[in-house]
Amino acid sequence: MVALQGSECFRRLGRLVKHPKHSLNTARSAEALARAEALMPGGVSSPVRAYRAVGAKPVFIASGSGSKVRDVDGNTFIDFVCSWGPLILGHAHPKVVDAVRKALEAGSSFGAPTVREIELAERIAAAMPAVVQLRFVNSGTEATMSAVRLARAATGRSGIIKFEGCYHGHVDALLVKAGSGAMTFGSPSSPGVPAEVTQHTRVAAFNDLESVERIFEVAAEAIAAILVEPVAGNMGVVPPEPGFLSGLRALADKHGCLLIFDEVMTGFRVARGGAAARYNVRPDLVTLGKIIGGGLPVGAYGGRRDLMQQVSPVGPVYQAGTLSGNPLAMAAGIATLDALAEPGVYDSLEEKSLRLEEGLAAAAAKTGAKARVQRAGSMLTLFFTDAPVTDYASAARCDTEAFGRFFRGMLSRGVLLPPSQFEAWFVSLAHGREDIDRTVDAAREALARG
Ligand code: KE4
Repeated sequence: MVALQGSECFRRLGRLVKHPKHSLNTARSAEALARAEALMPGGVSSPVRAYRAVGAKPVFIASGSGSKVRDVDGNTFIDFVCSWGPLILGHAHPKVVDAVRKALEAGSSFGAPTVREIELAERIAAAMPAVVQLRFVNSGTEATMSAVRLARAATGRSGIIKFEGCYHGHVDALLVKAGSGAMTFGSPSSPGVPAEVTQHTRVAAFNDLESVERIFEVAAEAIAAILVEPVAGNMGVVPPEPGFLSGLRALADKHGCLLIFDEVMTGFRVARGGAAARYNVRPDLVTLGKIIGGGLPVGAYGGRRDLMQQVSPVGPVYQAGTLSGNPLAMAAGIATLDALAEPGVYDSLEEKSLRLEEGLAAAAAKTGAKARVQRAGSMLTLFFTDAPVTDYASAARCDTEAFGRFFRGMLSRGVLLPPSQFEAWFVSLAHGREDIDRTVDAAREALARG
């Protein structure tokens, strides 16, 4: 019996394991969920994974290779979650596996500076001119939390402007929902977040510069920073309209506050230099995560040297982390960014993503489904609405029930999508033409069923 390599095993298994349409054997996932729910809220380590937004029970994943994952019942899926963005090379990329294995053989963590941190920082700085200096942390949440603290320290102001529908991790000060009407103060969007903590956070509308100007009219001197996902990915994919990001840059300059691009999702995704490069707007601070860790826990915040020099131990702004700069995570990030530096990588991602976008749009048109695709680089969303989605208000008009039916239909046809209408699908270098075409065929069938 010849031992099959992972990817070959997947190819053969993918051909052998045909999904009986509309029904999956998920018995072992069900057993795992029952065990997990006894120990963890919802049986998951992050809420969206519980599939509550799509009226289904989660599948438990056993392994991944390239563009596919296999669940504990042996079902294989073409995966567009890609760990919520980090796996732009696909699952278990050999270069990442080898790099992490080599790092692990030398020790998993030292709590001391290592050369790998320099090597990853050099790669990020080379791709992102706005990032002159940076600090590694362990998640996107830590990155945005730290960037907000730094902005407040550097400006001596407390106010933060964020945008409804944009998500920056579960930072207390950023878990806010839009105030009613003219009241732009954010109110806590979660119990346990005191109003005193969110009182300095104001909420504007994405793609609406006037909503930002109205805040400055009443609070200009109080604003430390404008914090934005330069391409919104957490209300589904909503690209910035022409002039929006440059308008934020101009407002920040006019009012002496900082512009923070939260590129946790868009960094190395929408372009090698992130959204700052794609839209040619230079932020003062940038937050990163996901892809720079290649699937291991990493975040980073960085930007102008005069700002980063205010971070401990050089400056007074305190921030620390036991596993920050972890050698395994650094190794995975270095291998990932090196692979992304190969010629033609982003052209290939663009070709795959465009094929998927056009295929989904054609499937929606052919079936008469009220659905539209929005995309920025290799992140996209199929919105169940017939109007452009430009901000949270328009995103909120989507038919989430229809998305739930679509999600379940795709799952039963061997395609794993992010389990929420308000998330991004991620295309990786491992998604081949066959994956894209199979996904479009499945979408056409699932949309036809309505
Ligand atoms: P983490 O703390 O989850 O590493 O990063 C928070 C974060 C910050 N900024 C942006 C733009 C983000 O998209 C995220 C996290 N993204 C979500 C997916 N929309 C992670 C998935 C989850 O929460 O389980």
